[in-house]
Amino acid sequence: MTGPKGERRLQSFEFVIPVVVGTAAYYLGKKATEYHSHKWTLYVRSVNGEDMTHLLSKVVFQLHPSFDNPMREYTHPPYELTETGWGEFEIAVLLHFTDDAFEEPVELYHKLKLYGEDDPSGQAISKKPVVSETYEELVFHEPAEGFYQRVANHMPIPAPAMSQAQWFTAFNQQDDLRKLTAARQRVAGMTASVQRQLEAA
Ligand code: SLL
Repeated sequence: MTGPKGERRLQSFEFVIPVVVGTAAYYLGKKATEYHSHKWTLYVRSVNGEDMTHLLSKVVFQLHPSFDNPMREYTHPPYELTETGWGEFEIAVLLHFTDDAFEEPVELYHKLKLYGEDDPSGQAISKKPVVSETYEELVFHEPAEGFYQRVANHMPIPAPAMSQAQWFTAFNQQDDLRKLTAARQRVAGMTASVQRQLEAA
């Protein structure tokens, strides 16, 4: 089948890529001022630590309008930024995909959390940040054929180091290696129908 821009698309097929948007926030303690009481880091990551450059052309973080230049664009990983502020707000994150995906950007939402459950004032002096992570699954429904083939054949590489990695949530109980293997099998595990479409291409 052919998409609106003439691209070949795989019919009756989809694949899923999990992603995580997260924040890790620290109360500034003695350094806290009225408008800069917390320091926080916002990031987009894969679930298993794999690099996502082969999928993403750009990540745009849309901060609250009270910040200078609230639209922050990243064309390379690590997709993260650190700011100081005083309040919680809803962050919009736009994921732009590589051109060969022929997909519109996807918008994800994440709430910046400064106040922990065991720290409702958000003013506990702790080395441990208040971490909040939103798990999402990107579903590529009837993906562009070239994009799918490139992604399925892609050799995973580790993402560049991220500053808050030690606080990341494990979204899967399985050990990392099994998780990686399972994910790759799922993406590469084509149905007979898709196999036929690719062969006919
Ligand atoms: C609230 N709805 O009222 C939220 C808005 C906005 C937080 C929170 C800005 C810091 C800066 C900042 O922290 N804004 O001026 O750089 O709680």
